[in-house]
Amino acid sequence: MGTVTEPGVTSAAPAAASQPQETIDGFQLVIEALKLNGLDTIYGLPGIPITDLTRRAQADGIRVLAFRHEQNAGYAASIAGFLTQKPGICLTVSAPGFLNGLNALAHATTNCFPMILISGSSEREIVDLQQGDYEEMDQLAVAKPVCKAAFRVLHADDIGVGIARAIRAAVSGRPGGVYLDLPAKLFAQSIDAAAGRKTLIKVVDPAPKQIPAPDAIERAVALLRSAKKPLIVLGKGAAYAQADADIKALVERTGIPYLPMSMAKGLLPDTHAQCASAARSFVLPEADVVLLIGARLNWLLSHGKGKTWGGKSSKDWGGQKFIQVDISPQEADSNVRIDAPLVGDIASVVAALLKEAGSLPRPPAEWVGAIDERKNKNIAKMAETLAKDPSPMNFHSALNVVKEVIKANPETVLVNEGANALDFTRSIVDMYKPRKRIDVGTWGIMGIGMGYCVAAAVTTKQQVLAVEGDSAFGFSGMEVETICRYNLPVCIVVMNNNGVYKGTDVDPTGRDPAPTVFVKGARYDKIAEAFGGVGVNATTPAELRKAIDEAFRSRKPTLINAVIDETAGTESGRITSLNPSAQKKKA
Ligand code: ADP
Ligand code: TZD
Ligand code: MG
Repeated sequence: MGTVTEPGVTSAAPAAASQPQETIDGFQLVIEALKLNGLDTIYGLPGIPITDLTRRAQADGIRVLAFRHEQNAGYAASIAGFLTQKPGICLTVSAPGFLNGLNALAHATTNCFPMILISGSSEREIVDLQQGDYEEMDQLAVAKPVCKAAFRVLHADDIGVGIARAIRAAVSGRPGGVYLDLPAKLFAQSIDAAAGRKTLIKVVDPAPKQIPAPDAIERAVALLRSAKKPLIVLGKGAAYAQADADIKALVERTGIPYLPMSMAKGLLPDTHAQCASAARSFVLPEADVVLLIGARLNWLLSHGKGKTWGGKSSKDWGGQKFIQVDISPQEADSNVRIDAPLVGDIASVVAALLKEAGSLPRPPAEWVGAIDERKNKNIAKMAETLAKDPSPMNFHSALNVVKEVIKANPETVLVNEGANALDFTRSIVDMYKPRKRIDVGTWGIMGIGMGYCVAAAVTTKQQVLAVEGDSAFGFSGMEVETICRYNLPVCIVVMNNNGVYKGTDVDPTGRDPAPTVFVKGARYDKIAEAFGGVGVNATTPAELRKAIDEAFRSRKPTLINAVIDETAGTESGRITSLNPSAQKKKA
């Protein structure tokens, strides 16, 4: 070390010291921390204080998808997390932009999808004294109740740790949504470049394996061995786990009939001989031992009790024994007793079960035969309905087209939301490959549509087909511009029945349109045309097929307005029983 003769200059190395020090700012540290961890895509919407972050991230090779509303960017990030096992990154401005993104963060947490919402925020000193800063809000406090973890970074040299913690929290254990608060001041902080880069962390093994305990495996296998009417239920946790080959092998080697939850469809082809989807209302009450793999006993499975499961009343346990494979030890017993909890990551648990599969007896022929009988009867009945060609087109005749399209193009990612448009698609359209069906998820939310389309196209590079109720589509419809702007291979079919569930309601006073109906005969296809995409109005299955085929051939952004009989739907689709007015009628 030389002695200092004047500020900044040492006598030993005057030339070197007079060089300006190389610095790195907060923006750059965030970008480099993301890249270091393979996070190469941002779904967001620019503005103060993150506009330069979006520009510089793009300049640095990160793919930046800019949306028209943060909610859609957030949904895109959430499903990117599901599809890739890497946290999807959503980037927003402060208060209002943050709140717009928050819905998706809660959705990610609820659905166990890894996602990080990064929001710029205003000056802490002003926010905490509530002095009225631009877009003032204590975002960290607001985010906490709806996410798995929330962090704020105040110093540039903590950015590496902040992003590492966010990644680990999002993907380890039960995946979920993480909030990362980055105040405006942070981005402008400059620190020594070499020292700054040394603070960045490349996360090692972000989602460590969780190996199941051998005695838990034994307990589960013993229960399966005792079963006369075993059933496997595959949930979206099983799809997320990407243990596709082992899951297929477990099902096939045990010979146990299985039921896929909506987003687990295609883990094995829905046309598989052991698939019990078409006999769902028979297998749930009849099964004696149920192996749940990455599926919660929430409302979607009638909480594991009640009439759906053979109980005598709505709270009555049907008598099934449950084995539950889940990464979260707290999931067991959330609704009914779990006789054999199997805590671990699905890949490890399924691999362990697979070792025992050969020693298990095949399920009794009477059980398999009884399922086949129900199933074949229901499939034949459905085929009859699908063969009809009514005018106007109804959900069935339109979805028969989608069924054929997916059969011919099994790599297509199917995005699906609505009520009837959702329920009929789920039951009619067979899926053939894992993670190809993405939909409203655990909350049954409307609005995931266009965000999911963007993320699916970007992360999988495959053709995307969205089947959207006309109401559902409206929640994210403006993102058709985003789809056109990035020229993504997305074909949207709006099942236009003039409203929510149906288009036939009227205001009894005669003053206004009923709350459930929209403009009659709306032409959603024109929306695509406004942005240079292809718009088609389809009134018959043949027109619909032609338009989808052309969209798939050209891979151009396409929006098809499928004109559906406005009387065809039912109130609340398949979940009428949850509608309080229906419950009142029954009582
Ligand atoms: P579905 O709606 O398809 O029934 P749920 O979202 O209710 O599925 O359940 C998914 C479950 O999967 C969650 O309880 C979650 O903890 C679990 N899960 C997610 N990823 C994994 C994994 N890799 N290993 C084990 N369990 C997982
Ligand atoms: N808002 C949000 C965010 N999520 C919701 N699920 C709802 C409102 C309530 N809702 C449903 O559950 S389905 C639905 C709404 C508004 C729309 C159904 O109409 P659709 O489908 O046109 O999308 P069908 O084919 O006409 O039934
Ligand atoms: Mg509708």
